[in-house]
Amino acid sequence: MTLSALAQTLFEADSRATAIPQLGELSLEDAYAVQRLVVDLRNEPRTGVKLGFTSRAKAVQMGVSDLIIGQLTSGMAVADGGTLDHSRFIHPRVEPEVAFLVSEGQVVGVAPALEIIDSRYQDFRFNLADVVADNTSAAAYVLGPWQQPGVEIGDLGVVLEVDGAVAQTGSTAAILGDPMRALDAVTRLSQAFDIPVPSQSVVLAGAATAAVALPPGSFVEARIAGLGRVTVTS
Ligand code: OOG
Ligand code: MG
Repeated sequence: MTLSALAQTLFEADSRATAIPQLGELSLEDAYAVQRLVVDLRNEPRTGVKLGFTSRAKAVQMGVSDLIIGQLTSGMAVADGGTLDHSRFIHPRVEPEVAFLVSEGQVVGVAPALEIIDSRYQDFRFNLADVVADNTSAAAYVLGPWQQPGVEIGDLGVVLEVDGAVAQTGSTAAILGDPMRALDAVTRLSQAFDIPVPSQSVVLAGAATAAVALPPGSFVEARIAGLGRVTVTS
């Protein structure tokens, strides 16, 4: 299949919420080319970028340990306290993240965030090239209230709760040793793989803990000590 046919297959899997088999052998460069085409097919304004596998917990959970970059679009944004449309997803999972607001290269805000990932591949299984082509499983994101960028965020406690029960705990230090390092990683990866970063961007630094399944009708809350909380209903 051509790269644009692969992109079309992934785009349809997403829009029909139907899983597909893994793509097969693909170079990393080609995988990022497919990602660009898939995001183009969404035909929505880009709102930022996200990193994947910045924490060991995620790398171990998914069996992929290279840092990857994906793209966020307006259709993925869900309001804090809002409700997700579960029919859009295949087998969604949720993970707690730190988000940055970056404007013309400057960090102007930092917030707790939830990312909903939803691999378009059967059984949520993939290799590095597959997940890159699939826009790093990006499906939706929820941003908590923005804080001033001055707050120290290098080692803050992270709790993810589903229906009031603790599902994961961790520390922001799990994200590259310090989530601030995500900003350099974004610069490096976006240049290396030709990924557009809007001049006003949300940057998801990557999950601090493993992701958890997101059953319909559940209430999810992430809290980051000193940074705040963010919630969504699925
Ligand atoms: C890929 C996306 C990884 C993160 O925060 O590490 C990611 C996946 O796990 O399906 O978003
Ligand atoms: Mg993530």
